[in-house]
Amino acid sequence: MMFRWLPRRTGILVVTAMSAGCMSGIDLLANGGTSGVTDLANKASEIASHVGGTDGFGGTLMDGYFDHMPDHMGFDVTNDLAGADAHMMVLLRNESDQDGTFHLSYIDSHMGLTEQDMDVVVGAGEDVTVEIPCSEIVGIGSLDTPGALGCHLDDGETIDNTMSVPGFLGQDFMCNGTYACVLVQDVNDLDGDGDTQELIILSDAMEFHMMNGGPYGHMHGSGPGMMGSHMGF
Ligand SMILES: [Ca+2]
Ligand SMILES: [Ca+2]
Repeated sequence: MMFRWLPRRTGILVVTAMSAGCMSGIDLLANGGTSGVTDLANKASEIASHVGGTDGFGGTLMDGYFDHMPDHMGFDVTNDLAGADAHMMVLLRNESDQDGTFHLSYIDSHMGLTEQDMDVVVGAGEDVTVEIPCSEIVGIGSLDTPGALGCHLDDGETIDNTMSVPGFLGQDFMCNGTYACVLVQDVNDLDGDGDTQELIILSDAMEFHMMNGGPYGHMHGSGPGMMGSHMGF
């Protein structure tokens, strides 16, 4: 996977994500006075609020994630939205021993704030890359429902989307880039339930935010990095 270290503006994002009424005149001019970016920012904040915590995306490994979101999400002016004609790639990898169907979800503000869905069949041990419109938010299964169906295998086994932390444009991926999710055995017990045999779906955003220091050198929790150095990330 590729990591991108992009400087982001900070400071005014808190205001923009929480309340359009607090936007400065300069910001209103910059985004043309449209409500599109504010609506998207609110939707992104709502989805990010489901990250972390015992039942949230990424579980307790993502504790503190949401506290950092206003600084990093970056949907404050129209230019922060996906380009109308831009595309992106999503790579889905199936490391299980059965064929599986991934339930890809994305929100492209040009199509409204309704979640778009695409089922992608990926053979055992294979990768499939699909092209979608460049989207501000990408994930597996329902974007605001941790624990929702993320993938089903040929024998009917289902894998939830809990470890598929949704990715956000500008933070976790860029237009014309590739965002990846992998169905893999939970050998490091990332969800902390003691089961290292089960399958989980890991997203780039999950892996990205688990890195020591996290994106932009921030940390979500109080320990050394998201995972602690023992996990080797
Ligand atoms: Ca586990
Ligand atoms: Ca589990």
